[in-house]
Amino acid sequence: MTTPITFPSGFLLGSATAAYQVEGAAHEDGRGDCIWDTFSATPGAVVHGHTGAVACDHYHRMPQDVALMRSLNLGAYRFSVSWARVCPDGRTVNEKGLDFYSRLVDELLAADIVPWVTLYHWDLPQALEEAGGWPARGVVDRFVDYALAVYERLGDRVRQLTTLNEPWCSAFLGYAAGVHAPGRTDPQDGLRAAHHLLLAHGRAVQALRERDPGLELGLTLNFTEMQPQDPASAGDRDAARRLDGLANRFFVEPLTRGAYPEDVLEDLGELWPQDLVHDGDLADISTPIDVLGVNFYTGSMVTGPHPESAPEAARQARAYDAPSPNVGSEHVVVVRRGTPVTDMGWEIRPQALRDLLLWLQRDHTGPAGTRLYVTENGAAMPDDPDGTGFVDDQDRVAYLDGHLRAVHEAIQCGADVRGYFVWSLMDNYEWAYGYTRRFGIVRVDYDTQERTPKASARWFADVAGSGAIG
Ligand code: PNW
Repeated sequence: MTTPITFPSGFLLGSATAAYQVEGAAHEDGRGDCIWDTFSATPGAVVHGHTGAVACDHYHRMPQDVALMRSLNLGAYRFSVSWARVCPDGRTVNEKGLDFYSRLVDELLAADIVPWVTLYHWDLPQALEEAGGWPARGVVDRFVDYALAVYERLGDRVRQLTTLNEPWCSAFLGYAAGVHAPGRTDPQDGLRAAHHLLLAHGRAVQALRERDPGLELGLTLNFTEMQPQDPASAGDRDAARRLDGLANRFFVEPLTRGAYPEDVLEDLGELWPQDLVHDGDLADISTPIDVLGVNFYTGSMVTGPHPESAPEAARQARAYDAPSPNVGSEHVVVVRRGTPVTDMGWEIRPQALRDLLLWLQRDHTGPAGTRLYVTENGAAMPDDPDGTGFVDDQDRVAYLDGHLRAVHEAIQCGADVRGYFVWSLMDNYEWAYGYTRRFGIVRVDYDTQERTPKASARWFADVAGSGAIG
């Protein structure tokens, strides 16, 4: 028996996707190459060599997909704009690329669905990567120009603009661990990328706000709960502090406090490039935002030799082969608790979402009253185990139910959370895992492109339609 809950009136319930993961049409209407076209064509980079060249063919099926969203009672649709469609060479504006998003926005508004636009979800134009990519400061001005170009075309109808999705992934998975595009493996490039991503965000917010003070502007970060394996162990507590610092605080503190966390800079030591931060950068980065988007999937339990009590072990661990995204804290090890995981191997931690939202509300919403939105939450689960074509994904229903209840609890405890977007509307290209992981509440048959709502879609349609569970 579970208790019925009701979300506050006006609470937005929707779903999310990203351009490279669903659109396909990789070379149509003048779209330029992006770093994921190049990376996915690199042997060994993506499972089975899968690419996003066709993906869910959403570029051609957009009107039907919006009709599907309407049939699921979605109040909002979070999608991203492909920078390489809009600026194929990273500079010149391609109106044909913008046409697609303009049609999408019209279609959404006609279906009474709020368009929630993300400007950058990991698909940097290849031309800009060749000019140095995110580790090079020049990309910041290009991003501001691109943001304004999108605004000029869509701003009459789109009022919510998110600059970046998950800069942690772009910077550290892309430039330090090399498991995401562009596949570079230099820890300092990861740090440079992180800073320039945040700077591009802040400068774009300033430029957009100057152009149109009424816009709702923000960015989306991914957060992972970090817990020490043994709370009594100084080494384990240090391990948790380090990864919490790098994964969570390193991105949110510059935004809301105008400074990188001191302890993380200490952990990084000489890795932190001394020439990286220019005067005024942190003031730009901390330009107030209206919305903080929260992507939440999981939590980790970690362990690690304390660098002071065990300097030798820490030094050795740091020299291991596989590049780690945990720059400067490579010795920290994630331990499995043996609790249920999704198909990504990610532990299911709904209560951590409530705690996270309350922490953000308390420490990071500021006097301006930044609103919180859960911009992604969802689970990879098996595809059609019985081969019937209908996926009865009760485990996903339970995952979504647990996390929505956690959001509701956070609201009851005072967090100003205004909406929730399930990741994802449909199965799609799961980055380095290609099409082998399925997050959709709607099943996609990649041979026929047929869309079939799963049990979770029916369940979510009830929630979105009523604003309540149970
Ligand atoms: C997010 N991690 O990615 C992205 O925003 C989506 O595009 C993606 O499909 C979704 O979550 C599911 O993966 C993440 O390693 C990728 O911690 C990796 C991590 C976190 C988020």
